[in-house]
This record gives sequence, structure tokens and C-alpha cells, in this order.
Amino acid sequence: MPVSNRGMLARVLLSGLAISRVFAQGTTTDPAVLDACPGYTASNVKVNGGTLTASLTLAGKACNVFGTDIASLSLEVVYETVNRIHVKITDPNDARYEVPESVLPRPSSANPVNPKSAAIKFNYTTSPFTFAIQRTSTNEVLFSTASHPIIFEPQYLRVKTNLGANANIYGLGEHTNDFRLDPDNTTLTLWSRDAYGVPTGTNFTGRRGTHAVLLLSSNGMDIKLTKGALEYNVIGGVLDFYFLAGSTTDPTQAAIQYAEVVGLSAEVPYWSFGLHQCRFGYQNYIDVADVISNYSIAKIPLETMWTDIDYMDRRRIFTVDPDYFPLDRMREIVEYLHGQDQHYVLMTDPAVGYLPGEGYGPFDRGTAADVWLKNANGSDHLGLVWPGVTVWPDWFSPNAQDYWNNEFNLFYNPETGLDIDGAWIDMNEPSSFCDLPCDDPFAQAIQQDLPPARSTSPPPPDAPIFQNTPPVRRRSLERRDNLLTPQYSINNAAPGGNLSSKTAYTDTVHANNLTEYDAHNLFGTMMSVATHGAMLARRPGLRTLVITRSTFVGAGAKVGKWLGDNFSDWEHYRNSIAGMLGMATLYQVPMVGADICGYAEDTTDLLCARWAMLGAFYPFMRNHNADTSISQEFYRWPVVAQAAQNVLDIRYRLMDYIYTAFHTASLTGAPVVSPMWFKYPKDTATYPIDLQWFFGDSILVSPVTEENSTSVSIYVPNDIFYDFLTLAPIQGHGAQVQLTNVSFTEIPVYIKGGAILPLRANSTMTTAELREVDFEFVVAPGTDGTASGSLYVDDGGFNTLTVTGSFAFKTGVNTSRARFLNVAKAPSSVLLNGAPVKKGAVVYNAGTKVLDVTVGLPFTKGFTVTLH
Ligand code: MIG
Repeated sequence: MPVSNRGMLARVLLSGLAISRVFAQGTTTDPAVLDACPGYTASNVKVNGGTLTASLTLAGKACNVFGTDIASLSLEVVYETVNRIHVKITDPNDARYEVPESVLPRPSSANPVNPKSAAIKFNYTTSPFTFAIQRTSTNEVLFSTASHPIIFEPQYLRVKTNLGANANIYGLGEHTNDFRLDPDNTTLTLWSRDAYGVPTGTNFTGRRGTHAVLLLSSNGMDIKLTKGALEYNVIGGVLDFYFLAGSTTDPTQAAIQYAEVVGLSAEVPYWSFGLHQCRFGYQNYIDVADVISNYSIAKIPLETMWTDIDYMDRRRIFTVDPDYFPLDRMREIVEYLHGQDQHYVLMTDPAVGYLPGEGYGPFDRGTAADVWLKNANGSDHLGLVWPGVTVWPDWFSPNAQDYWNNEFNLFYNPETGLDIDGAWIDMNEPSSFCDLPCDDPFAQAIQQDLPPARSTSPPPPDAPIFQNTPPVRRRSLERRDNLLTPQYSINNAAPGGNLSSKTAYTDTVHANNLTEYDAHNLFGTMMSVATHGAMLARRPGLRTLVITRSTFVGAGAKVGKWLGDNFSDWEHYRNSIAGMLGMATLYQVPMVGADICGYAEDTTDLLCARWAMLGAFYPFMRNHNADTSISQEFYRWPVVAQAAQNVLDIRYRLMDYIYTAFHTASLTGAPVVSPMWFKYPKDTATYPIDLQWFFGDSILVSPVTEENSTSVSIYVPNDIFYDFLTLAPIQGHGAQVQLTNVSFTEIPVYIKGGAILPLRANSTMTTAELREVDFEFVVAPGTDGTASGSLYVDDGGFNTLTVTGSFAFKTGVNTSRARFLNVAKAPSSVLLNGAPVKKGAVVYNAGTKVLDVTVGLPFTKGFTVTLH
């Protein structure tokens, strides 16, 4: 495990926000005891085309490890597509919890395919009942319960599959492990907590192909990888598996098939690929305005300014502090930003101050609409968050969306409030500061000094800002289960390990009678969906950006996320890559990034410089910082400013390339970033690599990964690449290559042979301006001498559909030039659309082998260049 417990312990105590196994409380069980359970016998097997059903009956004396074994179960297997088998085991006598369709709509299983045509097969034995998934083309067994009986109890389900030795396993939720998981000794616990958001996608690959498995469950679970096996230990719900065939040649297919189950990812606005600046701890409106000015003065393209909870009055959502962040001055800032084609994002937390009788509208209106999460006795469930004692919206309440829309409309109102362009949502695990037993949150609010007093005096209300800035352009539920402390205790890392630790109590009840025990892991995604809806409602037709901390399966269909509270250290710099790949490559949450330069503790100039450059190849690029850390805006150190300028020049020129990748992903599910093995699946040396990755299909990023170092050993597959800056060819040999003298203002970036890149000819200070810049096309032939690429252009998400149904956008831009790489010698003639080009329109560089041909035609017109 890359998370070193000892190192983390001090930090956990300091901040309480790291991912750590220090507090591990999970149940360990002798595997022999579980394997001695009786399992089930299948009977009454009925096969009807692509559907199989059976009854499962307990095959012997109950083992009752963590409750009572359920005597009879039903099995349903559906070949939903040629690549997907859905296997579901439920209790016919008890409607157990399942992830609601309203949260994750399932793909249809109404038209099963003929198993004969399927890429994977469901094989089974009846006595004992075991099942296996087998790849048709190779006979490889991908999943098999043989020799590990299924255990199915009210609050404990166990499925264990054998794996080959040294299996290549990726995924299993949000974590900070290596991208390739240690197959012999890994436990991943899926229970969202502050510092631990959780989807349940699981992918694994083998040398003979890549397939994927999704156990669709929002119940808490431990997934254990032990030598030769993968074991799910789940504390409720049903067994709801999707097996995806993936492909023997192209791992991307597994991601695409996963998208068919969980939904395609959302497109985000063009502007959201610009640079975002945030921090916790901007003291007042002058601070915020100064940062905007300073970016402009430093000529670093700040696209979007953010403000954290600091702006709130006593940390109450939907308010501004009248002295520190007065509304009129904040409106001035937003107006200024919009006037410069820049954007603004504010934090909204889910917890609402519990303030009866104080005239706090968000609380009073929520109470009137009866939207709060309830205790089993019907009273409001109280938590403790930033404003002190709080209630939480129950996203299952029929009134929750209207309530949230209305609050967004009132507070984020363009005429009277703060006209934000995107939303940032946090603390939605949901997180609570209340220590168990949380029986007097009011006393704890006093003890914990919530809301905290401000440590600075208020600024003058009328300070001049933006002076030196050059303009840029109810219910109680009968349930026998133990909802607070089930017998099987997952390895929850919150203090004490209790399920309710630092979150809402797991026996609280939602409007549809679901308990938080089952629905806990859905909270962040449900808040995401509601917030996305509220943003669309207040600006109909405008695509928006919502960035959340906690996610569940399917979240990417609406929102993006950041990777939570990291540290300003090299380990987190490195493991952010695996974190991004998990979300963007595997889970279909492509708009993702870590806090650049690090969140907790103090960054350094060299770490921040390197991180600015690494983070420019996260899809979501945001510098964010904790309240007690030193300032780390990119202009604070010359080396960081230079690094940021250099890399933003690359990122902005690539803007339409990555925008195209997002568009394609939203249509097909093809990932926007990939680990190396996705592109070179036959090359086993790529399987563990998680310090290099592909940004889009063709940009290989290989950052320096060690402190104070100017060298890095990178793997270059057996393929042709081109240096992004010089465009010179580099032949890879499937070997490590040592790069030296990589200065603190550069990052190694290569173009994979075979690509045509649509680049903007130069970068700009805003994305709005960028859209006026001409394109140039870089033709980077692969080893076979061919290249292809794609470019999607629209209005950037600003307009809605026009009446005729086509996007209204215009490009006044031209194609300035075409750049041909790896041209062995200067051609004797160059034709543009059949006619010889003027002298001076062709420039050949024998050193780099780059041939530039001036095109100068309207971008919307196609053209042909012929070289002889
Ligand atoms: O308890 O809003 O992860 O990004 O700056 C901390 C303050 C609450 C946690 C988020 C972080 C944010 C901070 N929040």
C-alpha cells in the first residue's frame, strides 16, 4: 500500500482529513470459517433464451457467521448484450434494499441476446451452486465462485472469486493506492467519509484481455485481495453484478461497456478547461479581488476564480458575511470577472444551519417544505458542521429539488445575488464534526467553536479593488437489522470505525423510507444531481460545471469531482495520477483533478512548479489550498509563474483537442485520459505504470516525480513519438529512458505517432479569446506512416439549441498552417488544394524533420496538401 500508515498518523491527528488505515476496526475472519459455510444448491433452473432463473436453497447447516443465513434465494441471469451479463441474487421473501432506479437508472434487460452470440458465458454448477464467467473466445475464466460458498445473511453478503497469480487489478473505488492494486494484500473499504468518496466500479485485466465487473451496491463493504482471490464482504442489499466482456485487444472497450451501464459522462463548458484558482482562507473581498488582479499582472491566464466557505456569514450556506464579503462588493467582483470573460465559482455545503426562529430563510423554507433527513422517531436529524448544529436535505424528499432550485435561484441570482458560473459542493459524504455519541450537538458546537470566529478584522467596506489590473479581455421504519453496529464491521477509517462516525447516523430515515445505512454512499451523488439541476434551472440552456467531493457509480453523468484533501507533498503529487485515472478512465467521471500544489500543509516553490505542470494534464485544473497553509497562487514564486505560463501555453493550445475528447466521451464512453496499458495492452511492462499517462488519445505525459530532481526514468513503448515542443521524432524501444536536465519549468510531453492534433496557433489569457485564434494542424505519422484525428467545435456550451435544432456558432478563425512531422527530406513540390503554394509558404527544418505549410484558409473549409 502506498499510503504509509506511520507517516499518515501524525497528519491524521492534525487535520483529520487523510485517508488512512490507522484506525482500522474491521472484522477479520478466518477464511476457513467462511469457506466452511454450506453455500446453496440450485434447483428449478429455467432457461429461456438469454435469461436463466433458478431457486437457491441453503445446502447444509447454516453457518450464521454474522447473522442468520437466508434459507432460499432467487437467481436471475440475463445476457443483456453480447458483452454484458447481469447476475442478480435476491431474497424472494424479503424486498431487500437495492440501489434505487431514481439514483442509477439501469440499462434495459428487456431484450436479452442469444447466449451463443455472447462474448462471455455464464457457467454454473447446481450442487453446490457455483457460477463462473468465461470468455467465449479464449475459454479464460474471468470470475468464479467455485470452492468459495456464497454467504447471504441480512447484514452480511460474501462472494469470493479465484484469481490467477499476480493478477492485474485496477479500480475498486476511490483510494490512494497504486493504480495497479497489490493483488496479494489489499483491503478497500467502500464507505464514503470525509477524505473518502466512493464509487464501486471494479475493473480488472489479464494478459489475455481486459474485462470489468461492477457490483452495484451502495452498502458498506470491504473488498479484499488476498493471494489468488478477490472477496466482497458487503453489509446489506443484494448481489447485483454486471460482468462486462471488455475485449482481448482493446481495454477501452471495458470502459465503454461500463458507460453503457452507469451512463455516459456529461459535457462541460469550454471555459471549464481553463485554469481555476481557489483557496480556503481568503480573508475578505479584497483578497479575492487581489488574486484576480495578480494573475492578470503576472500574465498567467486565470479563467475561473473560486471562493470557499470564507465568504459566508457565520458559515451559513446561501449567505455572505456583511463585513468581510459584502454583497455589493462581491457583485462587483463577479461583474468584473464576467466583463473580462472570466468566471466565478462558490462553495455550497449540504448542511443547513439549524436556526429555528432566527429568520434564516434556507432553514425556515426547508422546514416548511419538510425536506430534512429524519431520525427514526420522525424528528430532524441534527449534525454538526461549519455553521454549528445543522440539518441535511434529504435528497429523496419529493420537495428537495424544488427547495434546492429555489435557494440557488435566490442566492445565486444574477440580478440581486451572486451570478456564479459553476458550483462547488463539499462535505457530502455527508461529513459531520460531531463525535459519537452525538447526543448533544449543541454542547459540541460550543466545545468545537463552531462557527469559528474570524481571526482578522474586517476590511474597509469601500476599498478600491482591481486598480492596477490591466484588463484582459417521516416516518419510522420497522426493521430488525442493526443499523448502527452490524456484526460484520467494515474497515471504516473514521475515528472508532463506527459506521456513523463523523457522518449522519446510519439509522436515519429518508422520505422514501430508505435508511442511511443503505443510502449513505449515495448522498454525494444525489446532492450532485440536485445541484446540477439547480444550476440548469437558474440559467436555462447553459451548460454548467459542478464539482463534488463524494461520488457514487454514475456521478459523472452530471458532475465532475476533485480528489479531496491531499497534502502538499511528493507522494500526493504522484498518487494524484492514479486517482485521476481511477475516476476518468475507469469510473466515467472524466472532469477530475487533484488540488494542485497540494491542499494541506505548506507547499514549496519546486513542488508547486512541478505540480502546476502535472496538473495542466488533469482534465480539471485547479490550484487549491487549505486555510492554514501558505499562499500558493502560481504568481507567488518566479519559477512557479514560469512553469505555469509554459504549461498553460501547451494546455490552451490543446484546448480543442481535450474538448473534443470530452465530446467523444459523452457519445461513446471512450476515456479522456488513459493509463499506458490502455494503448499498449500487449506490453506487460506498461501494466504497473501510473506515473505516466495519456491526456486524450495521443498526448503522453511523463512528469518528473521526485523532489529536487531534474531527471526521470520514463518508459517509452515500442512506437514512434514526437516531442511536443520541438516536434522532433523519438523512436521508443519498449524500454526505460533516462531523461536528464528537465528544468523546473518544463514537463516532458510527447505526441503519440498516428495523431493529427488540432492545435490553436497560440495561447491567450482567456478561453473566450482562445476561440478567436486560428487553428494549426500537426500531422504526426505513426510507424505505418498514417495519421488521423478529430476536432469537434461548438459554441462552448453557451447557447442552447436553436429552433432548427442545430448548434449556432460561428468561427471566424482560419487554419493557419499544417505541420508535417518526420518528413525525411524537403519535398520538391507542395500543392495546396492542387495548386502549387507560394514561395515562402513552405518551411522545412532538417534538424527536427518538421515541414510547415502555410494554409491560410477559413477553418470551416477543408483543404488538401500534397507533398512530392
Ligand atoms: O472541513 O470548505 O475538501 O477543499 O477547502 C473542511 C473548506 C471543509 C473540505 C474540502 C476543502 C475545503 C474545505 N472543506
